[in-house]
Amino acid sequence: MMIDVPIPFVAHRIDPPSQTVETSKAEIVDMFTQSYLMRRLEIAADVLYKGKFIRGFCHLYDGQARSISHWSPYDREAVCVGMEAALNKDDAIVTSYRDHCTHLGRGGTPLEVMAELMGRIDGASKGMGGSMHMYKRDAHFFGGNGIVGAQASSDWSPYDRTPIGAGLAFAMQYEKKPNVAVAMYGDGAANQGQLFEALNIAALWDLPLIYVCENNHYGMGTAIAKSAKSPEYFKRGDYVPGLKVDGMDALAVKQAIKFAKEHCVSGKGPIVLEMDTYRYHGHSMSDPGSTYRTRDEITGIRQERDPVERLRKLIVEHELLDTAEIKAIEKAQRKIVDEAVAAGKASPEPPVENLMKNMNQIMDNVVVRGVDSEARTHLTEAYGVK
Ligand SMILES: Cc1ncc(C[n+]2csc(CCOP(=O)(O)OP(=O)(O)O)c2C)c(N)n1
Ligand SMILES: [Mg+2]
Repeated sequence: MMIDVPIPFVAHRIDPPSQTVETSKAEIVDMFTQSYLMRRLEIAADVLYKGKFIRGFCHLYDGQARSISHWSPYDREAVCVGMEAALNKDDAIVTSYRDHCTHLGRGGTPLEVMAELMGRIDGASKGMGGSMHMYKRDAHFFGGNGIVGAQASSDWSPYDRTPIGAGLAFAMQYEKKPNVAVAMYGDGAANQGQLFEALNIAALWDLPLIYVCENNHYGMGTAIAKSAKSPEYFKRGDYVPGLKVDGMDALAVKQAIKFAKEHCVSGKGPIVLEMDTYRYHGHSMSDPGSTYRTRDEITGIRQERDPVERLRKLIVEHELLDTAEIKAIEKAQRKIVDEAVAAGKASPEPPVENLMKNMNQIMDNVVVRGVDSEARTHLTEAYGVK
């Protein structure tokens, strides 16, 4: 079936794709199911955080329908499910700390997310990463990153200088794979110098790199009007083509990513996609999210642009399912989340010897601060640290 997306794409240095999207009942129902699951998972994470089962940073994604981070509940579910509808798991994704939903989109399980959030052994990173560090190598998901802008550049770690977004795209080109790398970042990160450095080399070498700027209109508590001279993020690649996309509409996101992937794999180099989206929750769990914007603004977006509701409306308008069938999907997804929460709570904490795993090989003269006496005894006996 063909569906017209209501908001036109706006293009920079390229002809935009059609507003008419080819889709199917199965795809729309799947998008609704996935985004509903993401929404429920982020809501459950919010409750667990408030109950002190989750400590440290936590960024939720609700509204954006994709990923989660510095505790901001996922508000962008449309970006996440729309992207996955146009990619395969041989395409690589790297994102920011708002990564819970990205992990689900890459085929990760709700238990992997929940257990990781609670620091348990069954988590995506075996309980050692937490909210900002979901990771799924077999699906080419190179994580959650806490350093703003790092995912789009190649200068992440002072130790290994691991290329991330541009580096992944270079690997695709070098190995002659018909795939792309997707580097996701926020409107705040868009002002980072490292993005422009990476984009320069990606454009020079025609790397198959899709920059996805999730413009949720705020970087922590700063509105884009206060941080960006030009808030037209899709144009900020200058000589690199760009597209502005309704990031609350999963079908529009799918169309844009499909278009961008075709552009990249045909050897035309990188492209910048700006996803116009929003986050309902504060930046992270420590931010009530209401001091720098009005409640009316948040309520208005929820009522008019909510990505999950948009999919539900499509199902109803096109008579794809009846009310009882929609309710059954919702009930099943809530059950999946409840079970993941229970299994996450039941999952053990990682053993104390994992503390020094994957960190240092040379242990001479290492001083470890802030560990309890049991852990210190173990570290001293096993590794000779002080
Ligand atoms: C290099 C760096 N500078 C500052 C921070 C602190 N910080 C964390 S998130 C954030 C805001 C980023 O906003 P945006 O890129 O719009 O992403 P969003 O949280 O809206 O998804 C900042 C400044 C950081 N983590 N890394
Ligand atoms: Mg932002």
